[in-house]
Amino acid sequence: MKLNALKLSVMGLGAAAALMSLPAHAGKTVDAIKARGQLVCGVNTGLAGFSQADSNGAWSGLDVDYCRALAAAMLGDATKVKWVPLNAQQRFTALQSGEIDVLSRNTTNTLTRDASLGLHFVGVNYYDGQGFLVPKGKITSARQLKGATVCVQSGTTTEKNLTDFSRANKLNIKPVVFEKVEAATGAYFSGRCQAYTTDASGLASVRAKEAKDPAAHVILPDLISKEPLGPMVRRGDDEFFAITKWVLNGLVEAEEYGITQANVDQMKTSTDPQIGRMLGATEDLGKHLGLDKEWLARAIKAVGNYGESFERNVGPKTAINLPRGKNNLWSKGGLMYSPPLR
Ligand SMILES: N[C@@H](CCC(=O)N[C@@H](CS)C(=O)NCC(=O)O)C(=O)O
Repeated sequence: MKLNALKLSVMGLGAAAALMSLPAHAGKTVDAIKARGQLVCGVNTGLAGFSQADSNGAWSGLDVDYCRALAAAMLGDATKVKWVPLNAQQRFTALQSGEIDVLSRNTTNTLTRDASLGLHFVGVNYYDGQGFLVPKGKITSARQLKGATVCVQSGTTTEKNLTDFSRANKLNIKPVVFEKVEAATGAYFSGRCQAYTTDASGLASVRAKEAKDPAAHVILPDLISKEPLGPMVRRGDDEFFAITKWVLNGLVEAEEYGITQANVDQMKTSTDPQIGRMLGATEDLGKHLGLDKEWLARAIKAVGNYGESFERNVGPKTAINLPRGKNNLWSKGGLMYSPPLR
């Protein structure tokens, strides 16, 4: 009796252990992506540094890189991405309806969006805050916008924050609301509004791309909100959710461990156990995601680590000229922190 009970509990433990190490089963989004051999990625219609197509239709940007990395990890080829440009209003419906697999487009994580849309936020690829762009001159602080007309795009957190900020500070700001971003920025640059408001990264991008003389416009120092921007997926496919999270984390972890686009192949022979594990040289972490062991090595090779992608697309050497700031690694005073890849 005692022996049987012992045998049973040993079997139970064995079964539990087996379950714990089972590879992830592909869900319906993963199946669909693999079957079509392509990831469908929803991006911004055009936000320099984040997501923008050139005259040949080649997309680039921080948000674009994320989808390339995901395609490299899942499909073995970073070019297997179909880009679907979406404006602020269209983005959630496109994901809910299945038109896209993943939304990678300067989208702020908020409780309402995360909990009520049937979608999940994957993580944060850019910590931002809302700011104001004004013509260089009299206005030097957001508190001076009393009674001012401010151009803003609808369907955004921006519109709501502007109202809150005006009310909280009794500024009586007059929002001038547009559905399309070109209309909102066009109105600002033609002098119809005294300020344009969006995420500070968006302001830098718009100023670099659309201002006739970028130096004639300043981004006010005040940030009036928290805008943690990141990708989203539909609920209902936990395996895809896990893959999307760990590709995002993996690119940050790669920066922390000094794995770059240029050295990723050599790094496979590194004696650092963590690097061996991440690159599939000593351990296979990919199997837990339903992928192969080279999933992350391929993603890094395609777009570089998070820091490289940041520098190439929006960093100080680009026209967008954004400092690393909050988007630096946690070990360098920023907020970018990946849970361990082990
Ligand atoms: N992060 C904010 C704002 C995002 C947003 O859509 N910003 C505008 C202004 S920069 C934009 O990207 N528009 C481009 C478009 O709609 O095509 C949000 O998630 O609501």
